[in-house]
Amino acid sequence: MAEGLAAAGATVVLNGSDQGRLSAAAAEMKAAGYTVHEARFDVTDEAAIVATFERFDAEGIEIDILVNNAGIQLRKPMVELATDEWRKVIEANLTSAFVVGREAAKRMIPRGYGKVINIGSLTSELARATVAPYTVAKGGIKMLTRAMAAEWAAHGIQANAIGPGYMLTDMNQALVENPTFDAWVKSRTPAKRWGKPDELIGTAVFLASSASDYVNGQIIYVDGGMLAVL
Ligand code: GCO
Repeated sequence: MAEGLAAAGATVVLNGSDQGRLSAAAAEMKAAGYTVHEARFDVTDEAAIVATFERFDAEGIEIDILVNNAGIQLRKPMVELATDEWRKVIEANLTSAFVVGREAAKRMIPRGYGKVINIGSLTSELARATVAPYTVAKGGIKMLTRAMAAEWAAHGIQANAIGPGYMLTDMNQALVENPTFDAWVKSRTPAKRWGKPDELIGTAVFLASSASDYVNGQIIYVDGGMLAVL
């Protein structure tokens, strides 16, 4: 999505918690000719988030478009799930979007402009066994997006979400390699295939552009039709 937004003309500030991976991603984008800055912080570290936005203020970096994409997955039955494991997923997948969104909106509101794009999931709508904290967090992302619209739309900010289906990402590699799960995704998805991460770019660019200036509080599913069909 970062590359797609850069290709559409955005100057990108990449965030990651791991400096090595962040610098490698930034270098790859710079090699492609894109303008990229790095902002290393863990999205569960509120002090680091606040300090980063204060650094942006000092350096004149204005965040016009925020994509809240950070997330972790933990697949385990609830009866085996420790409360701290639950909290970790909720913090990384939901609270982070609130904290980063709040800091971005504090600066967007005075400017009367902003785009917030939260990343939901099929589990924003439907539950699957063994991914309860992820499901609850992603359900929360859908409603947080609506809450952001409720409070920020009058200030020229559009808050929306993208709900990816089963995508070929690192987080899902264990599922892709599981023949039974792989077959289920391919049979359950009307498109009969997993989604590719770059298939999210068009929706991200739409929600980041003036084409979506009257779209607020929505979640757009990019899921091969899975949610539309029994
Ligand atoms: C899982 C997967 C899903 C997908 C995605 C679906 O274990 O079921 O990780 O959660 O990642 O969120 O939209």
